[in-house]
Amino acid sequence: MGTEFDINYLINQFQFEGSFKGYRCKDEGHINTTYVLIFDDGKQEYKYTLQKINTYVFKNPDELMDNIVSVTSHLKKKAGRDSDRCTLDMLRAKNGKYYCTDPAGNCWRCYRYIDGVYTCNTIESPDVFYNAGKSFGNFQRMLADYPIEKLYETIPKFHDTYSRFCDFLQSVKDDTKSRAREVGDEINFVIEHEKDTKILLDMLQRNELPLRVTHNDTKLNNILFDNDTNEGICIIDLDTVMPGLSLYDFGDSIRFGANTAGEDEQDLSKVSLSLELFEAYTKGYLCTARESLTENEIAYLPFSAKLMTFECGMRFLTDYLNGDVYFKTDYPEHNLVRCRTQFKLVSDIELKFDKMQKITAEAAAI
Ligand code: GN1
Ligand code: MG
Repeated sequence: MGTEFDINYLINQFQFEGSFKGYRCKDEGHINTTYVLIFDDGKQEYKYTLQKINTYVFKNPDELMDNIVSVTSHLKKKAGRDSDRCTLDMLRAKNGKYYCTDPAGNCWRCYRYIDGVYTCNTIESPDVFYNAGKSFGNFQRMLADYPIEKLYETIPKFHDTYSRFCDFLQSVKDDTKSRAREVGDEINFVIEHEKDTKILLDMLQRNELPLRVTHNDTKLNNILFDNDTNEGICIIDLDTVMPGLSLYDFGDSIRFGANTAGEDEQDLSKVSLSLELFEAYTKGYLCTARESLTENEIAYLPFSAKLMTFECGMRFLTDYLNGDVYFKTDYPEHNLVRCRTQFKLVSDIELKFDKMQKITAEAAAI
């Protein structure tokens, strides 16, 4: 590390407090690259989060940052005096924008680091997942009056599952890395599920579901939990805040957080849908979002978990076929392993679907 970027150049592009002490890499997301910078003025330490924006994925950093700054300031107003730790605080670069470009053409942005919090990739206790549900439900509610037409579509058709299906078919056809023949079972799994891909899109078109401001990447590790209270205090990774369906957010949270194994677990016998965690999240989510949701949005919560898991598995498979150009990978089959966990989870959701519907109906009746 260190060869990838010029830290001295970057620390001169933003107005930091104190003098620079060092940095560490914080490798969590599959898209952007994140570092924590540490400064000190002799009396106290100052920390910042520095992130390299993945411009292969986010083609227009100006629009991307415009969305984030404007959504964040909306959230800040709503949070009132707690806003310091409950919302991201972006730093303006010396060029006046909320990001800078280094001599190599990479785009970088900076946030004030929020202390006293933790993130998780797996859930130990249903109470914490209940709190995660409350947080994303609350996020949805706080953005309910945000003017949707002001948002740029940072990644067009992001959760258009049918369009993702068409991209998948194209990648099978192109088969640029000659990998299609080793993944026949996975390809068939996708084709068998084609009819699911249009269900929510058709409902949206018939006005049976409302278009909302949604986060679109509601992974558990996109919530900062308070060290003392375990409450989810801040939602991060706002890159994909766009017009969408509330069901995308609910479903994606279940996909990641209610899985009894990690997203890239190689032992598929460990992968399943925890009904206990599903129930905890559903109760937490409905406790904050219930009032603003329509009956259809509630009725389709279990289906959204299946759809978002399927869509994500299909995206991993597509990227595997394309030669791993989108998601960061640690080893050659990483995307295929991820795809398999997702499809195993879809199958388990199908087995447990009636139970999930019963849990949802009971939680909504409270
Ligand atoms: C990516 O950036 P990260 O790791 O939070 C992806 C999501 C996927 C997720 C799968 C912009 O999220 O859509 O669901 O990986 N983000 C983008 O883990 O594509
Ligand atoms: Mg993330």
